[in-house]
Amino acid sequence: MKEIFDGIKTAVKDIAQALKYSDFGYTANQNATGDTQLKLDVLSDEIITKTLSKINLVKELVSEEKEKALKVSGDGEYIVAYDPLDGSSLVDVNFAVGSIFGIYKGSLNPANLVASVYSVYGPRTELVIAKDKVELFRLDKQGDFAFASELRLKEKGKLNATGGLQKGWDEKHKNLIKSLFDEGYRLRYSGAMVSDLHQILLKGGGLFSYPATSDAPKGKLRLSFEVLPFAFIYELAGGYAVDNEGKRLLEINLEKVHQTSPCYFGSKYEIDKVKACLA
Ligand code: AHM
Ligand code: MG
Repeated sequence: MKEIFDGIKTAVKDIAQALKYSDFGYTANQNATGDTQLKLDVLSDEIITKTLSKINLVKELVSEEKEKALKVSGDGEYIVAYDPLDGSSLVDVNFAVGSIFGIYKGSLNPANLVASVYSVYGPRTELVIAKDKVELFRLDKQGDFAFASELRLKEKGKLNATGGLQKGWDEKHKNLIKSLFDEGYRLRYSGAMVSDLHQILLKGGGLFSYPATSDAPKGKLRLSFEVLPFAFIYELAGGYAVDNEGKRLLEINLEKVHQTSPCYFGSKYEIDKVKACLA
């Protein structure tokens, strides 16, 4: 698997460079979920495809920016599902964005997720690798990812990040969010899940949610390359990741590459509360 991690590191460094100087305008095309693609979405996808398709261990690539899974020439057992540039619509306001990778062995199924990686392109470029534990690395002056720390969630946090249009929330979600604020939780939501989940992980806990809404009853965030890789990371860091019925996201039935699900990620206290409020 080291070869796959090394390929991801190379791609992440190239994307970090592209973000600094490339055109961030829109293309005329839409991706599989109907989002208009930015030139940087396409470029980041190309960088990752080019790098990972050279790795013999990888047999298939699944991307937010590709309609279908792409078979590559490798004869290995791994499928890498990725969001090349999460939060890309925030590049024009210079917010932190990232890339998300789920590494599946055999077939695209949550039970086969064996590792997850994500990067954050902020003032610094950071990489989090989750395999047997969750580890944070920072890109140093020499262009290497230097180990910074192991990441663990506490039992309870202080941050509350929630997405989707509020006018489309149902009563249960509204009550959950209000009760967290009433307890003293702080609102922290940038609009890039990778940065919002990273903040909660590094600050030790809290809740990130993207609920079912009236216009998107199955949520917005996609399982293969957004929700499941982060569910894997949060559980490995001592946290929890559930859907709007309180069920473990890593046990969900994944039938389609671009399938979405409402999702709640957090530490123990917040997810117990999610289960009580949404039951
Ligand atoms: P993207 O992959 O096209 O950037 O879309 C996913 C993003 C997430 O990063 C974020 O949590 C969500 O969309 C924000 O959506 P909203 O503006 O509806 O809160
Ligand atoms: Mg995304």
